[in-house]
Amino acid sequence: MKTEEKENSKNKRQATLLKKKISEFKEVTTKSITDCNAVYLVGHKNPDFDSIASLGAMALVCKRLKKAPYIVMDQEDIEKLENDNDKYYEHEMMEKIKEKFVVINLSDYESNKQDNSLLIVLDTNAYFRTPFKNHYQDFKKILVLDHHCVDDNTIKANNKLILHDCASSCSEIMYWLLKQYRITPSDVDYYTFLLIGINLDTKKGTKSNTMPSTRDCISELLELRKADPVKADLFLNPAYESVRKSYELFNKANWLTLRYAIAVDNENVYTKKEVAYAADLMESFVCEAAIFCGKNKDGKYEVSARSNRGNVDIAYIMRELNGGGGSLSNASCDPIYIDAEGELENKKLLDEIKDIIYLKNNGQKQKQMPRKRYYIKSKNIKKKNKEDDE
Ligand SMILES: [Mn+2]
Repeated sequence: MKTEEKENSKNKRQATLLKKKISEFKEVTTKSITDCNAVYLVGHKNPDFDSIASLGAMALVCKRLKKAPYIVMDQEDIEKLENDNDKYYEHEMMEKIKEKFVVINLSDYESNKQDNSLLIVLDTNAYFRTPFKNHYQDFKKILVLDHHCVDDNTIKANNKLILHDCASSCSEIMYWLLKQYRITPSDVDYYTFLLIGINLDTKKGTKSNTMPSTRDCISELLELRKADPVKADLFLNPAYESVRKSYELFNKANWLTLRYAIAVDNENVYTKKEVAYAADLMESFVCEAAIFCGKNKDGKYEVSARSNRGNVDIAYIMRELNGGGGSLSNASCDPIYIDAEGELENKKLLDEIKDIIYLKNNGQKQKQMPRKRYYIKSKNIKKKNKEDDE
């Protein structure tokens, strides 16, 4: 018990100290941004998620203080993000930030230098790791926000917030700073990016740099700020085929009317789990029914259905489709073989599902057993299932 108490107060101390340091630095940041003519933001060369997410968050701070910042990157890095396959998600993140903010290269900077400029360095403190070389003297003021150790290469800055022993990542620092500014980006991606930055630097909270404040930060990002954990996983696991495939199937969903999302795909080879995961992704959307079909290694479609409104008996739809069943919110059926190839194969299965939804009478089944309505009137699914059994 006593050690637990000790531990708790130690935890509190770390988080309090971190926030106090950030709060003091906020004053300096505000004054520096407000007083200058132009703000330039840089991360480190060969930018990673922590660096890019921090640039995005700091750009939001500048915007709040009515300054449009320039994000400076190496031309080489800009091209790498454009062209390298394994930089695909770094590129995605950067593209999102470019929707709101300007990114320039070093020669753009050199031809547009301004007096009384401010440089803000993020996620590194080493002078040789930023795109700038002998340019540091150009700036009237330099701020550094970082979580790496200081050494002989540390930039000679006016103000530094270098928290190598009390913050996990630059993204964590930026989260607490945004919070102190009471900045809540309308685009939740900015929060997701910070989560990705933290997850990258802490190996998803498994490394020893995961502080008590880091855990608070992650849970606030997920619960309070609605950062997207699926996207976060996706960005961090480009090699994780499974997540990628599920996401792809999810993205292939067609909406029938407003509330039916149906995806049928035979381009990837899916496992039952991957199809189920894609259907789970739809749960954050309001839908009467999400029905996801992906072809497996045996050449049959795995099918998973979800509903989060409770008006549609998806178990009934699954039973009609291929002897399946389930609950009001979660159902599936046996793998289905469709006698066709290519696009036609997908279309045939889609048509079969549509026929059930639109209560079309086709085939012989109809003659043997009249179709029942799949739409739940009483919402009493238990009763309905019982009737069906009889
Ligand atoms: Mn970092």
